[in-house]
Amino acid sequence: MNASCDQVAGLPPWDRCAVMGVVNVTPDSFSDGGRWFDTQTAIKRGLGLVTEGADLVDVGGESTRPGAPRVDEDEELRRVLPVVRGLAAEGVPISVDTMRANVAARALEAGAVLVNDVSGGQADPGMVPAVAAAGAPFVVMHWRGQSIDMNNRAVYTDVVTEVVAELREWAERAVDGGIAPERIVIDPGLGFAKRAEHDLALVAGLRRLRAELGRPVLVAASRKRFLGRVLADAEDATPPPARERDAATAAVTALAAREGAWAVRVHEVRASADAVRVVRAVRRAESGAA
Ligand code: PMM
Repeated sequence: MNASCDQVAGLPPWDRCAVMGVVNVTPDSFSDGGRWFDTQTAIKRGLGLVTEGADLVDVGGESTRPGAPRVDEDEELRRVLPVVRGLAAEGVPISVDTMRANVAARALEAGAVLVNDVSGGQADPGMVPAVAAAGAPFVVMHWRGQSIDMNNRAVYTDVVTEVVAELREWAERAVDGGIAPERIVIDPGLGFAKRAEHDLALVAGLRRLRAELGRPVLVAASRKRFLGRVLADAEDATPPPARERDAATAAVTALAAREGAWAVRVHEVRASADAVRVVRAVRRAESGAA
């Protein structure tokens, strides 16, 4: 595998795995819902994440935790746009986390530089055309349907093979719809229609994902249930709460960076920003460039 860093057309060329900090402008997100719910607090949080080392800030206005109901589009726009505008005015590279074409288009107009769609373009038929028209980079994440019933779809014979095949199909659809291949990022969608063993198999399979799909990979393990499962000592033990999974998240960041991930998406930035720098230094030592 090529050990040099993947790049995405339209985004800065980082010389290591990039760190995407998360600002969820939602009352109910999985691990930080309600904390950054008003515009000024959310903007401050985004700027704080940049100070801690985030290369990009991912702004989302709709929770995708398992079982979450959808928010309506006006409410999503009301949550997201002022935060995108405020952070863009400060020069922060922003990705918008949305399944809606109109939210993506409006956020791009407001200064976002990347569209992060957890449905991989499947939820809204207008998404691919909107991203193509704007010439923006696009994250195609693996999912199997809306959060409300996704856990029922966590059935795989060989999760890595199936996720690769499904992502390949959606990435091809995005290209057929006019998004340039060099603007497409893929993401295994940890926790989306997946049980802990599926998530772990996908983390173990990152190298394969990257090699077989030939696109930069985004890994979003931050605080997810599978980490809670890993940290619980026994099968029936209670997992630690989401906010106590940041050290485990940074461990996944190091593994992902080592496997050549393009970026990680995390709630707590500092530890992951350190981890990607350690991996870069080790790589340089390996290649004799240190
Ligand atoms: N996970 C969440 C939200 N957005 N985007 C991408 N690309 N990949 C993910 O795995 C992903 C995402 C859910 O996490 P949160 O609600 O804890 O932020």
